[in-house]
Amino acid sequence: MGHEDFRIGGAASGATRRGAPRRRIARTIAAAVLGCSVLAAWPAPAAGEYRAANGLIVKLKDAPAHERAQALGVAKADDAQGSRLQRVLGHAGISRYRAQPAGRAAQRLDFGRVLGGAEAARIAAQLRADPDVEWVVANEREQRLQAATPSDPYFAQQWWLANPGGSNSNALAARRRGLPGFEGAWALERGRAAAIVALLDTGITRHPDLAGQVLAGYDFVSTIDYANDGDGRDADASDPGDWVDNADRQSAPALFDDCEVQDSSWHGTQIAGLVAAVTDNAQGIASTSWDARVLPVRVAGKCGAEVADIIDGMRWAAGLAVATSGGGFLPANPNPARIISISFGSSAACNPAYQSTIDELAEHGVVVVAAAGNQHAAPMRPANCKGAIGVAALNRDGFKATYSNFGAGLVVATVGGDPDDEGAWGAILGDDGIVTLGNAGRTGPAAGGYARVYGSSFSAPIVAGAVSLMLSANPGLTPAQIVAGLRQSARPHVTSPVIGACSADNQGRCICTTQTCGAGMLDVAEAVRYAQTIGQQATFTPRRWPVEVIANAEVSEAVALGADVPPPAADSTLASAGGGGGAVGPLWLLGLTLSVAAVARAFRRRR
Ligand SMILES: [Ca+2]
Ligand SMILES: [Ca+2]
Ligand SMILES: [Ca+2]
Repeated sequence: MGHEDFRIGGAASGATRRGAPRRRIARTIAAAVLGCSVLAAWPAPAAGEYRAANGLIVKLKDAPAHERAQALGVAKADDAQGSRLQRVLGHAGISRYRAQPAGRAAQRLDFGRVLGGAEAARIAAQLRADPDVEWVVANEREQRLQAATPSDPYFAQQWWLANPGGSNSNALAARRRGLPGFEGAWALERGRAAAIVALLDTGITRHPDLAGQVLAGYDFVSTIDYANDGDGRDADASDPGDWVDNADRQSAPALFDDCEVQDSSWHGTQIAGLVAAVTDNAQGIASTSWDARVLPVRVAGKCGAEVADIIDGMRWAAGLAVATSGGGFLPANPNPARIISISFGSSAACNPAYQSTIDELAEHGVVVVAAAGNQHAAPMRPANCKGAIGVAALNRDGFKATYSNFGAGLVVATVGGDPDDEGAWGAILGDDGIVTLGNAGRTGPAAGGYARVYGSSFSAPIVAGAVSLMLSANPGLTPAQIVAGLRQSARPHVTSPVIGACSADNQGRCICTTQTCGAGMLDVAEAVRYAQTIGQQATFTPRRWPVEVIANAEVSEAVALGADVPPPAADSTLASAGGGGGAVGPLWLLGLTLSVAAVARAFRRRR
């Protein structure tokens, strides 16, 4: 039992008590053991309470700081602390150990082997009982701050929330080079309630996986013929359904002849689920921003949304005064949003109504995130307005989804689901869509359900969720900083020797550039790091990402089928709405809504 084999650290490098040579210390440490017979008598802690530890860290009462000890002189400090430590450990039945400085005035005790969790806890308890000991902690190995996998049962199907990764040697299911990486970003920031996202959409339905996440919004649908709730603007943003049936078309052909007969979309509920479904509640899905709140601003009834309702809805969402026809103002929004997400638009240039509103919102610190559209053509308005965060849709490999619009002026691109029944390449390269909340009602609302969806409609709220995390990390970001952060943090668009660049002659699945799909692919963890860096008054240095090159047998097989020509949009302002269905997995709930449609709608003004 050679107590002479310890060294107490901190006073001077390499100093050893009583001059023990280094090699002897090393040999002794390697052979050091604790007397198990002594330890066995101590009560065991509850299973799982402690982790294995590479020794302990002990602070003796009144121990001088290491710098102070050095000033006092090596030998003196060593003697003073060393003998105390030796006595304390001796009381605990420990005679073989090595001590090194740790922290300001503590000692790390190395027993030459890793201690089991229960064993470390027993020794720590024994030392703690000594009146000469101020504190003891286990020298446990800390973990990378990877967010715990949320408990939501459909999380496993939410491939788009996983971290980016994979390579050409992987099958499609494991190729995730186009993903935004929310799972990794959650280690930095999971979102806060103050980071409110206003959803300008069809309103909201009740859903158990939205409990507590939805603020009181407003219904801006002013044209009663479309509103479907019997009145014009009102304080209830509930979604009564936006179905269009033959009766609508026959009774009012002038109003509905541009609208396909279809069931209610529950588009607003689907988008709310992406942003703020209750996460880690062992129910349904996970969302992008765990604790964010959504503000439902109903602007769309049957067949679309009118520009006047959209701009008033945007301004109200931001907390600005909205005038009424009676000469007064609507009740102010008590929960102003800094983020407005809109997945409605039309194929036209930005107009002054949108532009002046977006400019005004920016002066109040509010950003507008807008879907590029699904006509595989030029970006729609308001995504094409200056200052708007226009978003193109990618597939999981990082190239453009077959339907997505593309062109100048977009800010960033991210996943939107890529239908396996659209375009020549869909059967080989399509994915199984974005799983989100839905509703089982065909016309009016019924029970909450779940849906698989595709469309740039869903890429925009995914970016809005990312901005919510950015503002959670740093509420001081300005709109210009948010846009700059999304651009600077984005990963470069993928390239490919076999897939052509997006162009007027190649509108389906194609390779994005900074000219066609924004600055790059959304990277949420980097966007949050940008927000944190700016918050510390520091300069953000963008990472130098490698450019992923997409080339493998599967991609070549798809390319060999000819150009990926998506189905033509039925109308220049109306997205084609595919039908579809099918089983989506054994865990699926009864009453599931299947929405296999690109559901970004457009509205063509009729008057
Ligand atoms: Ca109404
Ligand atoms: Ca209403
Ligand atoms: Ca959930």
